[in-house]
Amino acid sequence: MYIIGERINGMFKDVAKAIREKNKRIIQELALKQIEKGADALDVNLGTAVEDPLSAMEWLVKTIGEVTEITLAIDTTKLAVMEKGLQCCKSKPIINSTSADEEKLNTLIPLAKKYNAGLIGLTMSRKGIPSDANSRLELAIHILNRWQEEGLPVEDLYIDAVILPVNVAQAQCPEVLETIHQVKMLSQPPPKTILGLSNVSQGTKYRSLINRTYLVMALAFGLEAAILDPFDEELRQAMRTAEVLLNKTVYCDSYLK
Ligand code: THG
Repeated sequence: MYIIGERINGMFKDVAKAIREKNKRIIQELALKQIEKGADALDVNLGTAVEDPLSAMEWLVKTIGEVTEITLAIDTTKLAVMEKGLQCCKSKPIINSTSADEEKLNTLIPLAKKYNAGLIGLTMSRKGIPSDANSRLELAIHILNRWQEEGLPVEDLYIDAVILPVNVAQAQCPEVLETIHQVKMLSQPPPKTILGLSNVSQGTKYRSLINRTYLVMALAFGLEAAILDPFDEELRQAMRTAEVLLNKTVYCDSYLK
């Protein structure tokens, strides 16, 4: 499982405050602690309440880069802010994210090429997020085709079937799992699959339980990567146990350590 730590996101009050006050220590500690807890990459998202997003993204990426060279997933919908983030990365970055819309693909795929970046493709379009697996899959196929037309390596493409909160779109939870399963059959090798896991539990009462239950199911359907909370110890244990039970790692009595 490829883990992208979700915590450097202006959606969190401590991060929003640190960005506003240019408090490097808070950001750098969050980066190093997520890596210590097993993150392979870090999501970098300014959140909404930022006055000058261009200089804020530059500050944020450079601040993280002072303490680690880990992969960063630049999480913004603004093209100029995306490019600024990619420019400041010390190692191969990930673009988070594109929709299946032509104007997005036409700008973000060339950007991925220019910066040798990975790309997360959301199975959504201007019309929104389709409610069933087949329609999500059609969008995934479109993104995959456009990626391969540019001669880019399929290993660098992540398809995100977009999980919504279970209390908002409950019927879509199994559709997302089915999409993950189907994406694996699109090409040889297939693109990777990814989810923003914490979405599934937003606004619910049992967040951690819902997150880890859904992650275990998604793993069984072939999920390879997730943006998640590395500080959730029960989530980590459930994930490691699922990996053992799926015969992806070898069982030993100390497999949780
Ligand atoms: N796909 C991709 N990228 C994504 C998402 C996705 N990036 C953003 C998001 N979704 C994944 N990251 C988060 C981070 C935090 C939360 C949910 C998803 C979250 N935050 C608390 C909340 O809203 O309740 C914040 C409040 C707090 O605790 O301070 O749940 O799907 N490609």
